[in-house]
Amino acid sequence: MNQQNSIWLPEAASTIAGDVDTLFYFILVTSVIFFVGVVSTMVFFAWRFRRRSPDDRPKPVYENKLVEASWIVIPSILVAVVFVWGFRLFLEIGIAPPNSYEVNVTARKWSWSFTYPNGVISTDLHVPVNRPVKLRMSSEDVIHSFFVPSFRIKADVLQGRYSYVWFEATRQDTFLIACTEYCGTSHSNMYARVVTHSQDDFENWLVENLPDDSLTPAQRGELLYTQQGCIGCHSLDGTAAAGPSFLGLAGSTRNFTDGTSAVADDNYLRTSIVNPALQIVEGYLNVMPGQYAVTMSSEEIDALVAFINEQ
Ligand code: HEC
Ligand SMILES: [Cu+2]
Repeated sequence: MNQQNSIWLPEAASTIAGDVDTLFYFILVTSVIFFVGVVSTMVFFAWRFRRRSPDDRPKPVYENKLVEASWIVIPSILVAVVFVWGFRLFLEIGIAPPNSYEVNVTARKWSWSFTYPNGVISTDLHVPVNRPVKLRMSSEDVIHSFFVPSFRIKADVLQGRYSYVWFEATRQDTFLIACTEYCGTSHSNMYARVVTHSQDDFENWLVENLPDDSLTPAQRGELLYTQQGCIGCHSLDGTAAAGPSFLGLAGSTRNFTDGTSAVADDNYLRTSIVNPALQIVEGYLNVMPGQYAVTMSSEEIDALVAFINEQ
């Protein structure tokens, strides 16, 4: 792991890292200036107004409007600046560019696995350099958090829904991935690596690591659709059975019996599978079995979502 680390931070290796570091140093420098200013004034006052004789008593203190106003206004402005700056960066890290390469991430006690669009599954994350990569992340059990210090990105990984983070690596190297949400006994060993390749090397890696019998997530989802019995209630050709057809479902607007509605994005599809009773589609009954969250792994649910997305 060839990283030149500064005393503060590991060497930056993503397009967003520079902006995160600028904000970090702005906060650090302002804090140091305030710390030195406050502590030195305090020390000076303690010495300047020390008691000189046993019957020395302090003189009464009267407020100074200028001093009072300035220590309200200046910190408020600083805090507002840090908020707006930080929030804009937060949004930037959360919203991936539309042409991103997508990888599914599964976190569990206590390891990571990465599933690529062609069906390869790996325990370290392999990605092309200089290309935005979007991670669609979920957990099999408790809350984990995906952190790549060199990329300055971090996002919680939750059970039962997807969270997203993206990055564009700027160097070919190997970087550390850490879990930064305390998740039990071996939390502190929950490391993996990001390996960044040139586009050609990456494509070779994808082909070389494809097992002979491997399926793409969508193909695996198609098998599960039959094996798990979804086929009994959901058609693929638009005909309504006990449940709505999967044809054209992804991306459409769904209306529910309680009068609300939602767009069928990845998170909606996942929730519909793991918690079917939460929102009942208009015109249907609450008869979908509720055990899939327990009987299927997070990767199997990913596969079903990929399959439904293709109908
Ligand atoms: C016993 C019948 C039944 C089975 C089996 C079943 N479902 Fe359902 N499903 C339903 C019904 C009824 C609804 C609509 C009511 C609701 O929203 O719960 C539904 C809703 C859904 C929705 C939301 C559909 C929409 O139009 O918004 C998805 C996604 C879904 N099911 C996926 C699955 C998957 C994946 C499986 C298999 C792992 C499965 N279902 C198995 C009956 C079933
Ligand atoms: Cu963890």
